[in-house]
Amino acid sequence: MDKIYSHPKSLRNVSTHYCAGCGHSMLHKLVAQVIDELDIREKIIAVAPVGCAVVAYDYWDFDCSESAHGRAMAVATAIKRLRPENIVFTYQGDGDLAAIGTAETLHAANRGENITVIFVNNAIYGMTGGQMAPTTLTGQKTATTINGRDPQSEGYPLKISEILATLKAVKYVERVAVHDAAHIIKTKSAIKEAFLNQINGVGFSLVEVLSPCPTYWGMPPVKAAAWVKDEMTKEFPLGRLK
Ligand SMILES: Cc1ncc(C[n+]2csc(CCOP(=O)(O)OP(=O)(O)O)c2C)c(N)n1
Ligand code: SF4
Repeated sequence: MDKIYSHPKSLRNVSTHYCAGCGHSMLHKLVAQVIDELDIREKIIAVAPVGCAVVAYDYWDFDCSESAHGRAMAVATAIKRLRPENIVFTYQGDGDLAAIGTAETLHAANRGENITVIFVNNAIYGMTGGQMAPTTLTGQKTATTINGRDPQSEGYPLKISEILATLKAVKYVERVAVHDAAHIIKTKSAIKEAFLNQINGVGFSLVEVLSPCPTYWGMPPVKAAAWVKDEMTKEFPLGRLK
């Protein structure tokens, strides 16, 4: 009988702390599968974020560094420049990448660092209790926007992928989602392309992943997946931006 599935070598066989239906767990697996398929596990150095994925290195079985909140791309820049033979990627939430790390994000992209970025957009701060993120949707209720995000006082959702796609040095930007099987397969292809770009020296590549946070959206997992499809994709359309 043909073997159709096996546990990725790059993923430790342990339970995670992620909530049921959280996108981080699926994404951890996809990243591990891509790294196995490209046979780059011995060359990988991941840069973990601050946020719910702060302990990603407890789940991935390859080299990882931690970074202070928002500084992942600065850390990745240093690692890649010092060790160009390694394959370096950051894994960051929207609070990390689009709020506290705005400056690092913009400048690493603008310099065209040959790194891979996995940007997990769940429209909220998960780890610290569901506060508004820059990507929170207009009208979305969070711990800090209890009547819903109001653009008059909180601004509009920040579209990082659209902004970065305008930069000359940025080579690849794609927005994907993990709310159903077909989109999970597309997400895996985008992650693979982003790693292949780095391997081939193409340059800065970012994959934004729309990802459910059932806990702080206050929804069961199935409803949260539907909310990604029905609401998030209206503000953040899926597809290749560059
Ligand atoms: C400089 C700094 N400010 C604030 C914090 C507190 N903090 C830790 S995680 C987090 C939110 C993370 O949200 P996000 O990046 O969206 O990741 P998620 O937990 O949603 O995956 C914040 C504000 C910190 N650790 N460091
Ligand atoms: S709080 Fe949200 S982002 Fe954090 S593990 Fe739970 S579902 Fe995932």
